[in-house]
Amino acid sequence: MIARNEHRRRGIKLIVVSLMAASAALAIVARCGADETRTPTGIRLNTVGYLPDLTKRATVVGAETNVSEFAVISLPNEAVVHSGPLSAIRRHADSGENVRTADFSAFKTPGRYLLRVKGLPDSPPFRIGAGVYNASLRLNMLGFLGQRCGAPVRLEHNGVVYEKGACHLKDGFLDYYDPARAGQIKDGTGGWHDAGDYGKYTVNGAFATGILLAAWEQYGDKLAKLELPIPEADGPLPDFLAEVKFNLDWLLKMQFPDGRVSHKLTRTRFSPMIMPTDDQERRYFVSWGADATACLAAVTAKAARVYRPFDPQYADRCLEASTKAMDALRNQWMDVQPDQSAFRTGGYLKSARSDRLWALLEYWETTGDERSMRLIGQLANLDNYLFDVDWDWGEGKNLGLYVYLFSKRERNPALVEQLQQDLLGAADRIARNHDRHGYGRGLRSYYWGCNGSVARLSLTLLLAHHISGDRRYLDVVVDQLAYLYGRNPYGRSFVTGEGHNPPLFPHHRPSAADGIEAPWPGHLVGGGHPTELDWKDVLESAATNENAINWDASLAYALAAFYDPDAD
Ligand code: 9MR
Ligand code: ZN
Repeated sequence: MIARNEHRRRGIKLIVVSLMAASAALAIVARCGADETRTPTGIRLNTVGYLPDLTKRATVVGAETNVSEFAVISLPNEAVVHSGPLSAIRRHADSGENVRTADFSAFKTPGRYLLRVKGLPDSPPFRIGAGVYNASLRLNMLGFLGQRCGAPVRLEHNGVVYEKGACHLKDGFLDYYDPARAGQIKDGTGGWHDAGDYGKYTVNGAFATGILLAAWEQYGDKLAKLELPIPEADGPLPDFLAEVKFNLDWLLKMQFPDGRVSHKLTRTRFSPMIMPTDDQERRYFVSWGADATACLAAVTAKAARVYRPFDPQYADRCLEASTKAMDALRNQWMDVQPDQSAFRTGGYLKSARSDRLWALLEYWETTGDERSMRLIGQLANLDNYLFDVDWDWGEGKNLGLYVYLFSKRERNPALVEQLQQDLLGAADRIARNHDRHGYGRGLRSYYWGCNGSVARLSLTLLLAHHISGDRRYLDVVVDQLAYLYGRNPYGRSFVTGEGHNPPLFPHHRPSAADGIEAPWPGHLVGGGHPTELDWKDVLESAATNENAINWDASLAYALAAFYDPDAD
């Protein structure tokens, strides 16, 4: 167990800086010579594991053409317990590889195994079993604990202790929100750091929180049983909701008395790779924006429903915040954008259109407010607002449409029918992408944070499964998990601290600065772009190797769906 005090950490930091320089040098060597991030051939599969009753596939690259079989080998005794044919070779254009598929879905016996193909190195070991993703969900939630701002954090994984002190206690200054109050502080402490940087961004904070609350709305019965090692563990709230509340409490502080909401709370420039407690430069509330206000209205309306049974007073507080934000928006429907000209931190800036629909639908669901429904009609015909296949922060409408689709309130039957068909259509498009992709990825494009979007496909797919009962959608979801946990051109897990050969150098400040070799666990890194092969497991690669709460929250949703309390 590695527990360390501040004193030791400072000493180690120097070593780390030189180590970082050495690893950067290595990375340069790697870029010039053999690429360290991936090996060109191998058996790539979900290195965390498979659920007994759902699909189990691996992608095989580099097998000789006369090799036609794969075998499942049990561990530790190395007996052949199952074998099957490799599929025909097909071209996977995204990575430029010739790939074959090993489908061992028919093999369902719980245990520990590896896959063997003649002429190739054995696959990493993996498990088959009920609740095989339970530990992954817990680790993912531990990741959120690690992002907590304004509070000390201590967490443990694989015998390593990760610690940070209470950071950013002067959040934040008002100079840019209201120049007349320059030099004054309003309380904006708490919440999760957005990503590998220490900024707190309302749009993404609300979006990530909205996804976690959506997971609760769908899987709350199970999630209520999830135990997390968080300070609130013995409190009145289920642990999952207690962790989410940590961020909600901060989001509420981003609102001003007139209902408008500040777009973000950050420094003017990103900090260097230091621990959060060493980040002492002033942080500011940025001016208000329509999108931040809409997102806050949406997520607090949702929270009012979710927290009501446990804490009615808190639910009232959330609803009050939502109402005020809705009023502020009603008075200013135009797209008021925050002035971020003094800032080089994350922009999170898009039209507020999609998030306003999210807000209206959540508010309508919570209150039955007819005005919201009328406004939805006025804003645009809902026809223009059908489900996205590929969506991220800034496209909260999808969360709102899900709410409408499952609402118990009186609804327009034609619209419900249309939305159902559209949701199934989106899920089918994802399934088609998945069928065509050599590694079963359901998304066609590669961009900043696309691993998060791969995880987010699970929302559409799981709700499509809920409506239709078609188990094929569940198979596509577990194949997305497989991609993220190692069935990808790297044969590596994209989640820190978990699976085979996971990211070691994420663009995550605490991981870079704390002097511990292993990065903070439970974080999904963004993934390769502009091509599938562009992921670099190096600290500098913010664009492909950072973590972010909207990506982690989407992974949480998928894992929550398969959480099995009976197998804990
Ligand atoms: O997830 C964001 C992605 O969609 C943008 O293309 C990218 C560049 O603007 O920013 C990403 O979000 C980052 C944010 O701006 C600042 N914190 C880290 C986030 C993840 O990289
Ligand atoms: Zn902080």
